[in-house]
Amino acid sequence: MGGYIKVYGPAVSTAVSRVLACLLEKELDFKLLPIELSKRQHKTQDFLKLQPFGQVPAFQDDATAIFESRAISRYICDMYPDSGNTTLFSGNPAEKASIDQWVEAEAQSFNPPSSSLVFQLVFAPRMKLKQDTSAIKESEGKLKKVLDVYERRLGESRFLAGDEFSLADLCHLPNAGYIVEESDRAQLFTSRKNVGRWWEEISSRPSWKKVLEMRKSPTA
Ligand SMILES: N[C@@H](CCC(=O)N[C@@H](CS)C(=O)NCC(=O)O)C(=O)O
Repeated sequence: MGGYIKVYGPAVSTAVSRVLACLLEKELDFKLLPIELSKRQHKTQDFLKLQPFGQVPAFQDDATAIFESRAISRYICDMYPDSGNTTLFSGNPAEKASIDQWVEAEAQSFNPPSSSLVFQLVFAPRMKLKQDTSAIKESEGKLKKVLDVYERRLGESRFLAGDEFSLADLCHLPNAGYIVEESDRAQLFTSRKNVGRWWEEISSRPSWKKVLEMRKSPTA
């Protein structure tokens, strides 16, 4: 085992991008090791030892191996509290829970319809697959309802969990980024005043700009 952080997966993956954004916010050294999904490198026996579901990302920090992008991000913040951005996931139990509830809202409410839209609107055309118009309609309807809740919340506070940018906001960057920047449904975000203002602010962070740069690498 090398004594540094390794992330396995392509930077174009939303779940990999979540972990990269977290590592960059925390200003930690890491290596991104390319895994080619088209070659099914994420289904090999060796990879399954790190990620038993055969998905990216896989993650290793010395002898510690973790899967699930949000769990990895929480681990990074807890393991390296004094590095880089110290307020991503910090505080007393109540403060951490107020961040965590929005991380969970992202995973349970925002991610299902938004990841479906990302696949249908961005990846299906890239992969020359036929788009499923009823899945698009259904996901768009569900996402609008979630974003209406966010609009109210973001009318009360600058970021989802309060006055500071946190893991809660960060976890939204990958799916929101594809929808706003690479689909024709940006208005889902930009037509909502508070959500639009929030998106502008969180997507301007240097960490996220760097993730977008990393996607331009030939192995991303
Ligand atoms: N809940 C997982 C989701 C991982 C996931 O869905 N990864 C996708 C890429 S974004 C993947 O590996 N897809 C290929 C496959 O499932 O075979 C996480 O957040 O880490």
